[in-house]
Amino acid sequence: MKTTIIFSFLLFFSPVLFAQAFVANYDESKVPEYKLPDPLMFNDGKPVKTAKDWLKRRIELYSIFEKEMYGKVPVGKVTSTFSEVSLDENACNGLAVRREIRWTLGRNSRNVILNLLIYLPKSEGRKPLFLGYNFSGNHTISAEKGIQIATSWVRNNPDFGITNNLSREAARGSDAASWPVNEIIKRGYGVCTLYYGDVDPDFDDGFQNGVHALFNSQRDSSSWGSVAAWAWGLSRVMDCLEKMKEVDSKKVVVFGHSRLGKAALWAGASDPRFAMVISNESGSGGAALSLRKFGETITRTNSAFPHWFCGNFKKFNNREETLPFDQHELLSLIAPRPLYVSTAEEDRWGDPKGSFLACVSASPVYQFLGKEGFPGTTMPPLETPVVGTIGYHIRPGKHDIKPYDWQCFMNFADNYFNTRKD
Ligand code: GTR
Repeated sequence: MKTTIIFSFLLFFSPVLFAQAFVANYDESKVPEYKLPDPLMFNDGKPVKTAKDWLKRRIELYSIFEKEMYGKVPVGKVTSTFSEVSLDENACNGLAVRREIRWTLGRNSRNVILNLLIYLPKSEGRKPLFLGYNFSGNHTISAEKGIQIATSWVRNNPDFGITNNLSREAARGSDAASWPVNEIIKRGYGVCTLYYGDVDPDFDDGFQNGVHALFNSQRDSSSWGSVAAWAWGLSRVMDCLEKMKEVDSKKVVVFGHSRLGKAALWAGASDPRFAMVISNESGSGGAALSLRKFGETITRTNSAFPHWFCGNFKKFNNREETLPFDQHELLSLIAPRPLYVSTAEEDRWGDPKGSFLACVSASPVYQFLGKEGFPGTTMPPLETPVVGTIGYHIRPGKHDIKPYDWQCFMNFADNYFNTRKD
């Protein structure tokens, strides 16, 4: 019993303990000098001159990220089956239809169940939709009683009486503040969410569980980590959304907060079916430049979460200057599709400025492809979004997802889906 308590404590607090042992730099004057690689330059130094060149360069860039950072998804098909678990035609005080869908992925006589929670406005026609993972189970995003309690592995949490890694009724609605479903529905968008642990539980298990287990392929230093698994899971959800006649699958916005923002960015880079990508405070391994070594660094991420990225990424621990890429190039892989990056002033760990600079340096790719790109060069004041094909804001407050962030995401989506022509 005692060992279990100590183990659970370490599992829960290890990122915090690591963070304390690791001294992060928060001083701009100590940011080392660096030169960002040019996304519009091939590895052999030749410039990208035509749209056709960019398609080749894009493949080159994508494979660098795949091999050195997120890891490669094994080749091979999975089967998928759909079953409706619940339907409430009067959810959100009558504003929405709420469905729970069990989307089962199968391969090699194993199954992984993705429990999807989908809210759609009641109006006629296909709806644009925000797709994103939740951190602790579908039942945590809303207090609505009908939503099933997650049964996958969850982190223990004494606040909600969660022990033995099993969630409970007490956690219902606990994260509702991050999910303004009624507001989203009123603006005409649907929401699809699932618990990220359904796809891959967030602990270092040697890749034995979650979707990694569907593929019993030999692993090597470039095999997929958990962030790539979460990104791949989002694409499998897209397979399901494409089958739903109520959803406009050409207007699916993939979004995520923090580690799930890292997954959303990689999903957007990997799967062109996502029409728009939103990263909220994704930080290191997400939208923030690694070469700045500000706040969380590669070494710290790789030590606290060794399962997030592939084995090759560890060679850049304390050697950021040897990186053959940086995160502005990840953002470039999303071009020409609209991309929104949001940050928070007190989330210095996530380096808001490093994320801003990544937007600035991804902009030339958007412009090369005939888009507006990112119309900013100096950090904007708080709550003053800079909006082009790439959008960015910094708001006051801590690492979190707030109603203000959602307002900006919906304004950005409205602008692209309903107003702009480019
Ligand atoms: C932190 C981690 C960050 C961020 C965050 C989160 O511990 O260092 O990269 O992803 O967790 O996901 O909340």
